[in-house]
Amino acid sequence: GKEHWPRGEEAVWKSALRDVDADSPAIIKSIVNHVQTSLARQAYNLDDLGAYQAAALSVRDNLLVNWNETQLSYTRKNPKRAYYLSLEFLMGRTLDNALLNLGLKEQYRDSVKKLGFSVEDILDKERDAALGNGGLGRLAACYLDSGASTELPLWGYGLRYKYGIFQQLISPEGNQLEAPDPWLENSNPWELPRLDVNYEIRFYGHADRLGDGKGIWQGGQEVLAVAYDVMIPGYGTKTTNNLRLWESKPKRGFDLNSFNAGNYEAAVASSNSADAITSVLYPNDHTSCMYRIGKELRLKQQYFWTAASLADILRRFKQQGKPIRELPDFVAIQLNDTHPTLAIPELMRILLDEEDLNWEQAWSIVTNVFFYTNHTVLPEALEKWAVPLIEHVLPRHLQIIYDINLFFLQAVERKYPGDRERLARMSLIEEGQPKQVRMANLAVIGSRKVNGVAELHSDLVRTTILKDFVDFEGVSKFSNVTNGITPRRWLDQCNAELSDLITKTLKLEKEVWLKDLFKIKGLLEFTEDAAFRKEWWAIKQRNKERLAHYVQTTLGLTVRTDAMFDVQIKRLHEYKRQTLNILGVIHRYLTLKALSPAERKKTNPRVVFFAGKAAPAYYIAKLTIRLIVNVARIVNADPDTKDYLQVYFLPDYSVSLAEVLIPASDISQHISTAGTEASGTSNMKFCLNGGLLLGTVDGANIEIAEEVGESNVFFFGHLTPAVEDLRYQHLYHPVPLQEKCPALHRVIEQISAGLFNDAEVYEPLLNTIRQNDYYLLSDDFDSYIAALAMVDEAYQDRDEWIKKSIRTTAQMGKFSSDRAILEYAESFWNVEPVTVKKK
Ligand code: CR1
Repeated sequence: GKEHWPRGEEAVWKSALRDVDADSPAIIKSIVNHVQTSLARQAYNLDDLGAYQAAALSVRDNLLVNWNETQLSYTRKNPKRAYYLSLEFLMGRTLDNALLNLGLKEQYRDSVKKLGFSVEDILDKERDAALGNGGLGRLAACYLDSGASTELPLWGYGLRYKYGIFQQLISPEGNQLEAPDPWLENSNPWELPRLDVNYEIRFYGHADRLGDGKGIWQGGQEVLAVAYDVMIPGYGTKTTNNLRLWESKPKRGFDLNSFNAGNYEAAVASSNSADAITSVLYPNDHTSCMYRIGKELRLKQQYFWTAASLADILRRFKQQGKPIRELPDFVAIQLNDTHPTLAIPELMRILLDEEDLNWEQAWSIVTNVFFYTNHTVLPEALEKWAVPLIEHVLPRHLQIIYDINLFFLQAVERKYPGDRERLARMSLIEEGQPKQVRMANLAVIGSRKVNGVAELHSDLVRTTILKDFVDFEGVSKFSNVTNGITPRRWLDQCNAELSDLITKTLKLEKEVWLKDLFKIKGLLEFTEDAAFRKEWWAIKQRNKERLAHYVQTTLGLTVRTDAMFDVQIKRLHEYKRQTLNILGVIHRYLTLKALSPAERKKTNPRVVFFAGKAAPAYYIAKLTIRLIVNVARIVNADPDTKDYLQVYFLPDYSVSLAEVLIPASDISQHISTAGTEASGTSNMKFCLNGGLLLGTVDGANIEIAEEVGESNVFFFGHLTPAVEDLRYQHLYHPVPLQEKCPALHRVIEQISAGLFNDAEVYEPLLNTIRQNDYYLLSDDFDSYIAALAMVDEAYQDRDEWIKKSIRTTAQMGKFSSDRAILEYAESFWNVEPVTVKKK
């Protein structure tokens, strides 16, 4: 029938085209043109996916005009540029953001409507670009948005993985299963292949020293790096920056010799190994050692990407005809975690072996170009590469790393004569079988500045993992930039109604407050305005209904929307303590079961949402998912409690799912063991959307509380300085759980007794708590339960709760990623905004 596919109707299209004097003739023409030429399809024979593709290509045309003008103005003005090297860019969807930033949202809405489509349906056809694991990759995406919006000459460099983060499926028993994410299979309108921009990247072979620190590297395998460009439009500006992603290709297709000799397998193998480099994103989060990535392919990814990016950066620099010693005046490179640390020996190699500089000249350039951001103090996440592996894959780089280490340790020895232990701690090489290169140490000594991502985390970096380096180099090199989020995606796009209400209330153009987020402080004046509070609350309610609708259509489950929505969404990890949350849920369930029906009616109904992926090899994290799924199954089906407690695990967490969950939350949980979560960024997103925060005194939670006021957040748990002592007590003076925390003991024994099926399955998870309880669940459980009760109580006074919600949003100005990226530009890079002339 007419309501179904194909959506386009001849009459509708024709009349839209005839109406060229209507509002958006150019847009309609351009969409139709792309349908017919780019997609080679009949206008009247188009489904939503085709309409999405045509609209996207039409939007891309607009981006390209701005992109070209931006790049031209950079070339003409020749400013100092910044480059953000990140192995992960968790971009999510692009179309809606591009329309917003171009200021074309309304025109496109009208135009696609005239063609017989709904813009919501079209936007929903886009697949997430999920080239990242979690916070680190999403932060990179926010920084690109903010860099363009603040008109900074900032490019990103990354890899064009053929498969993004795996798709998560949940089996009937509640196990996580992983399926590949072939996100490019429907073609990607947002990328521009630059087949002419390519570099040859060498691996293996042999390296000879030539004296004076110089060397020569020959032989081995050469692979081609090909550029794909993704346009990054700024909000309310013409500036459109670039994200350049590299794809690996075999240098010359098949190896003809083997092919002619009839050895087809060997011929294809060489081509496979080149393609393999950018085939898949490693799904490990905080686990580079624990699960022994130690894999050659990951090392090859890192080198391939840093070498291609540096070659590209240097080629652009050299086009200006400046002498190489001026590189630090024109280039700043931010290393996102230690993943790109090979850029340091690679730049040394280029300067020594190709540019013929001496060691001092080369080292002085290197240490003025690079900046390093640390994102975690968890020891298992600090990257180390086995010396024999580096020697095999990158023989020349190993020589350079040894030379850097030699000069460095000589300097340390001069300052601390005879302090062998200090030398051993600071060395780039960790002794052992095999020896390993400590990438964080290399990143620190090769960089101009080192920063953490929230105040507490930066303090911990200075006083724990990098203390020796602070002593040696002075504290001023070690700094902080608290993370931020882009208010465009994380408020205006995901919560359009709230954004409109804010605009109306502040009586400001939305362009003004979305670019200077401190302006939302003006909302504070309206907390006492009952009509405003009513509107505020009605929007929260509609966002809850939108989420309930999502759950209904994807899982076929009915969520009560008159309950408090309690959300914890992030990667599954023991330190993030989703286990504490689900144990708290069970405690609530047991408590409810023990109440009379009349008493139950007085309780605060709650719906608890979980979402997040576990690293495929992270057994304990996967058991937590299984427990959540099975608790949900039992609790949601229990007639005694189902009106007061519901639990959902939403599979396949993504940026797009976060955009639905975050605006719907009343309370969100950020409950890491104190001192383990470097910053967190979803905490900022929830608070910006008027969701309150339940958390530990950790990461950016602390700074959020400083901004919004402690009375508007719910804190619990031990503080960072206590953690070490508590762990020591667990090891040397253990107290049986039953004595230490009877409430938690009762919960654990119920699981063990089979209340949630498969009793034996959970034993390894429960034993982590019964035994050394490294993440201190038993120390924090009672205060966690008390905090949950305070949340319930506060929610009963609905008016006061709404005031807290408004006050929270109003005081989140600091957490715009515009603020954060400008701190990097001003205090680290010395890079200034460049205005791109309006046509
Ligand atoms: C941290 O765990 C932080 C992001 C972005 C993560 C998280 O707290 O918000 O980085 N670290 O800075 C990480 O992924 C490998 O380390």
